[in-house]
Amino acid sequence: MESFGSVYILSTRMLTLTLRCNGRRHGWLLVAALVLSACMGSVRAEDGYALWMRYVPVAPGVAHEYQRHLGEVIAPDQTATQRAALEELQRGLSGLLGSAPRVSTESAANHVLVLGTPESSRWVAPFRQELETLGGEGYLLRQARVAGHDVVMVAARTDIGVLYGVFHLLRLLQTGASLENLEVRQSPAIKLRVLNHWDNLDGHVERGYAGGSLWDWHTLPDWQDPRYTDYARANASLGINGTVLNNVNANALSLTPTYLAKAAALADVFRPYGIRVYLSARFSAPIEIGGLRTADPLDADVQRWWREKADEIYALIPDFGGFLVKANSEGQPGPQDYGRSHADGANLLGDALAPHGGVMMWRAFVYAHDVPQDRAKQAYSEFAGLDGAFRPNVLLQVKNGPIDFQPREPFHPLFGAMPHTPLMMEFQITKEYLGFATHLVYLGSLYEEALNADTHVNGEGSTVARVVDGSLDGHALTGIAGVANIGNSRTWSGSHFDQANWYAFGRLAWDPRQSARDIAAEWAAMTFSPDSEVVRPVVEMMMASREAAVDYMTPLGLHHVMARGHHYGPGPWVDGGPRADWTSVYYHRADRNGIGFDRTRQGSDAVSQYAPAVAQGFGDVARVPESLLLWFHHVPWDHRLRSGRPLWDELVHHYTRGVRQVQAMQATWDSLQGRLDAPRHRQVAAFLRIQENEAQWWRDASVAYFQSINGRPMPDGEVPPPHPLSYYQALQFPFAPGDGR
Ligand code: GCW
Repeated sequence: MESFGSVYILSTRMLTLTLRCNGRRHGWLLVAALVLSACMGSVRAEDGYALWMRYVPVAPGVAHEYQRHLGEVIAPDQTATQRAALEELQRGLSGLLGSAPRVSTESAANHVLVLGTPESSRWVAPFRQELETLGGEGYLLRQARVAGHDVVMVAARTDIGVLYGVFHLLRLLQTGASLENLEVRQSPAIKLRVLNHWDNLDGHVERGYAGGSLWDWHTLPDWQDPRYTDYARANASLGINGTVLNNVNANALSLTPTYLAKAAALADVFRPYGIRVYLSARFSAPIEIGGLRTADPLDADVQRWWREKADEIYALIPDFGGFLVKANSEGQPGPQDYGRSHADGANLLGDALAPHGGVMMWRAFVYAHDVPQDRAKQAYSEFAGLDGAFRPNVLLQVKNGPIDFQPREPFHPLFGAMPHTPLMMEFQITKEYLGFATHLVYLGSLYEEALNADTHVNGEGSTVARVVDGSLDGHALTGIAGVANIGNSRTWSGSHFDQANWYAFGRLAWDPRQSARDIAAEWAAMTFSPDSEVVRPVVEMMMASREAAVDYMTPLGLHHVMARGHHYGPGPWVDGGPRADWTSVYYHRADRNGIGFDRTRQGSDAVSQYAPAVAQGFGDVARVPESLLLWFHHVPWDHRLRSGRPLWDELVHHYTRGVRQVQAMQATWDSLQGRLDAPRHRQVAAFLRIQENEAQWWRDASVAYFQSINGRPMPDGEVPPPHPLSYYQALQFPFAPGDGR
């Protein structure tokens, strides 16, 4: 395996440099041991590859305590997952504590670290009953006296639980936690915690900003890049237990024997890490690769074809997770092509998978060409009436908001509206609408806001998180998906800070009640340094970053006002083209008198798709949160806001505030120079400069455009855009990354 971020450069020159680190000079006699233990961080090649699993030496103060508890390990190594857990532990402890633990089957020492399940370890066997309560993926970390020994135990009912527990333990060490009286009981709140890769078979990643696809379809299945194992490790460290390998805009070829063999090779790599492989299925595959004349879900040949396809897949991948389908949306084929419903389509594939225990994840992201209805209403109109019509192994996968991964949206009205159907949350981790990989925007806050939103369907406290984790309606089959931001870039995510979004998704998928701030702190400590002088400012930057992006892109509830197609940069003037709901003017509806989409009862009435308590709040211009004002209301430019400012002034104020916030992030980052490794510090600083320029561009272009519509002067104290509107409108980016193809 490629050394995961532990590349030590020991040329003579580096050694000399290292000897001077921290302003001290050491005699040559001390050489390697001292150098490595005192200054390892400064000679590492910090290129981001190691993600949050850098395992750099802990502070000397805690090292001693950790050594005492963890110097000797008793662990089974019979199964692939047991070996993965032990290897991770050895890798982690070697890096963190400077030496590998002794591994034995029987203890001689007074202090031991024990890994195992009741079956694999006699030390753990007495805890069998307690472990039963933690389920198939849960784990227990405990410091206890067992058989006269002082034991730190990483115990679980299954090997996967132990692996997850090892990652938890390593996280504690990386963040400087104490092991005294350690007591952690964890089990995931959501069953399926899945990444969705929008990766095409040609290596292009739709909405990908981190290079090309990680999957080298050409060399699979013969060559299994070690990076696939590191990908699995990273996901397992968060508890992510599934991955959909290919784009929802699917190519039927991924279901042919050639590609199934490649997917099976990936499944083999991922299996020890508890990760199941899923595939996006093209609904018309029976025609395209099966030679049938129809893909009608009620056609017996079509049904047989899918059953046989499922049998074929499970023969190659016995733990195959199931299918993800985008149907009758944005030109994709689907059951409605044959006059059938989405339930007919989903059940067709659900039935084929059921004998093998697979699940069918059917997407609710649909809106049709020929429907003049407000796009925000269409998914609900299509699906709410189908509640109860799906097979038990079908989940409906719903984006967090009713439009499309905007910087801010209200929660999707389907959450809470389909009590008899398991609804999966679909978040986007890749930042299609949030500045791609160069803008520092921490999405933990966005996810938290969506999960904490209260649907009020069963009274107060009926949060989206409770819909998704099944507790509101008593579902055992539950799921959450994140559209991955992972590519073959050395940083995996295209930037150092975008790694935090993968991390936050995984941590919230495990427990949607965690706070975005705590997750940010954990991530920052592991990714940069546990030093509070680093963590505190980094967390402040992260926590302010999402609101900053909302401010400079889409303040006060504006949405979908970015450039056409690639979505890079502002485009509030976008109009015309193939469909109205792909334009900006459709969404902001600005004219001389006012701005905003009237979704009240007098307008499109989208508010009525929410429970009455929510609908009343959103529908009342005096009560709607100002952050969603223009999502739900069309208001005059001089409408007074809570600040006392008229709307136009407030809008410009937000744009400017967003730019200022980016400048504040830059200042904070600059102040960290010297506390972090130079390569990562430099890249983040450069990206923040890009972000500042682009935030300014967003602000100026938006102000210039809206000013051209309302004819109003710049509010007092605001600097006018430096260019005329025509300048911004003329900018072209034919090669902006990530565009659909
Ligand atoms: O967010 C939009 C993207 C499309 C994407 C689509 C979807 C995969 O612009 O690129 O297609 O949503 O979610 O299906």
